[in-house]
Amino acid sequence: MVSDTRPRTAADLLVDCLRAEDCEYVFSVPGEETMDVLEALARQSDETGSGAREAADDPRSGRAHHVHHVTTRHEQGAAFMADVYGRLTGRPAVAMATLGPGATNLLTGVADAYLDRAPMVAITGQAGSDKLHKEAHQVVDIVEMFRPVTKWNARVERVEAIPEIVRKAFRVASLEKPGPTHVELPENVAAMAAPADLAPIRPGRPSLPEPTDEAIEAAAALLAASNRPLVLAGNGVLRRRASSALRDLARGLHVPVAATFMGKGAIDDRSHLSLMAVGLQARDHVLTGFDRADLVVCVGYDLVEYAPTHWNPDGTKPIIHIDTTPAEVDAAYQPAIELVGDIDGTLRRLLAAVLPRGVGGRDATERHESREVLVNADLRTALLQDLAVCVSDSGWPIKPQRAIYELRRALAPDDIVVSDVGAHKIWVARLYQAYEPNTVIISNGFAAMGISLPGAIAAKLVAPDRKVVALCGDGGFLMNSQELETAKRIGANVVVVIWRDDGYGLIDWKQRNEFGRLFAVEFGNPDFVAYARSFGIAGFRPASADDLYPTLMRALETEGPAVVEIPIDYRENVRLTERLGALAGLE
Ligand SMILES: Cc1ncc(C[n+]2csc(CCOP(=O)(O)OP(=O)(O)O)c2C)c(N)n1
Ligand SMILES: [Mg+2]
Repeated sequence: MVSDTRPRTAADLLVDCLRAEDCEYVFSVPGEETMDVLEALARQSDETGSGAREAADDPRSGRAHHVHHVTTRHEQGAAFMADVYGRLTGRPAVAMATLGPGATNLLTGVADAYLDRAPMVAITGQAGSDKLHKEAHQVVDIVEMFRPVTKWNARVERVEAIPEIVRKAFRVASLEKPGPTHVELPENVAAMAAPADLAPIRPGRPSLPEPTDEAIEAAAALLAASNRPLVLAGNGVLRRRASSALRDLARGLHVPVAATFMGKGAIDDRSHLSLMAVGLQARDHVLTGFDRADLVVCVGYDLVEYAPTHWNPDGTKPIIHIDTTPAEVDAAYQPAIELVGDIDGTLRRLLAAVLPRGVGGRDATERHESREVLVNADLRTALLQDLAVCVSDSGWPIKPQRAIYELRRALAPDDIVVSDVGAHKIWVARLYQAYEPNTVIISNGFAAMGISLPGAIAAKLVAPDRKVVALCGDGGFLMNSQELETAKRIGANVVVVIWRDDGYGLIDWKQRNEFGRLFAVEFGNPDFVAYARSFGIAGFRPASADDLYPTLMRALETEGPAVVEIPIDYRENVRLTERLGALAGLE
């Protein structure tokens, strides 16, 4: 074989560096300009004994330090896979594309990882450096284009720089707050001979600092002196694996917790201390909890997800900021104290400092006894009533509340739902109860439609023993539905649940609210069951609302990937707005 005699190239060195990083996956659509890297991936497969074909066919078959390649059907799929892989594991995977159109297709998923704080490394090919100064086929400035959506990026100009560049790409991607980095590898550099003594730089293990004792004490004093504090938990809690510390703090002090869409699972939504999710642009029950609060403890809260002006319109709410980085400047977000550093350790120290004093002069038991007022139990009850209203509703099309209820019933506590972006996301965020961290994946920073199917495939690679559902709208599904073929090929047995309303439901909802009429939001659909079957995938459609649960169970028990189409009754959207509108006057 040609590859046996090929001298070690820069691309081989790059792959050696990926192996040194323990990088598990490269997701990509092949291109001429990435062929040397693909060849290097194939060669490491030969070396590690599992063979290129096997590595491509079964990405989970591998051994330690073997980088698996997953061929995707669109670069956006590759980027979303790396994005969700990074969110779930905290470690970067690679999304790779060729130059020009391959790279621009990758961009949306990279931007998604940027605003959702997911570590990933993007690698793009480029024309040879002999062409980069002039107009040339498929050449546009990708480094410049990726700059605003990456934490750091660089073009490889010298083979000798590869170990440092790859190390830096992985390191910067992983450091708080995590995000994407980007490496451009021109094809002539990729094919250059790599000196035998050039070796990867081994990863270090930086640890996060913790706040000083003085800062903890100041925050503890504020919290102890408050009467109705509320915790706002964001995606940082999940990212820093701090949910158990957060739950201890909430229980230990008997303080209610609202989670952002991306913070779902920080607290078990079955707990009476959970006020479920906050993040609706409209008024929601939980905002009454913020109005009543005399202190908001924001933990791993990211302003890109939900602007503070929604819950602190006049900017006067006292705030404790607990995060890995100092607070963003915002007139509605002026923390009295910032506890910057490791979130888990900070929460534990804060709990230890407040516990002996209690909150508002009351210990957890006393607070528990007065839970109506202090814990906002009335608000939680009101929200759950929204869900309860429709759980046995047999109407057709199926009510969103019923669809959420049956999905929760069909899944185990640690099964994973990856939501797409649209009206369905609002229903998932508000009503789907998360029991464990990282079991409800929502993109709420960049909020790109089309993430859920590729994201679910990545989740399945991370958690092969758990059920994974991609819940999407009919609009978002068809943006990346081609990845059904990827799922089938690599054996990622995800269930795709499509809420069919024949339209861009969220925009329809907003147009009705704002302009009183619809424009440009309606479309037709293929027969999703037949569409699934054309991929060799099982397709289901419930015959009635009462048939939904058994249908979901059949899909979840299917041997391969499966698709479930749910005709959805989005008249509930406007009804929800009306109900919430009435809340504006509620205390
Ligand atoms: C890539 C992308 N394009 C456009 C939007 C704007 N947008 C947000 S929700 C939405 C409608 C989604 O429709 P669908 O996927 O059918 O879900 P539904 O709202 O009907 O539940 C649109 C167009 C977006 N967030 N992302
Ligand atoms: Mg739709």
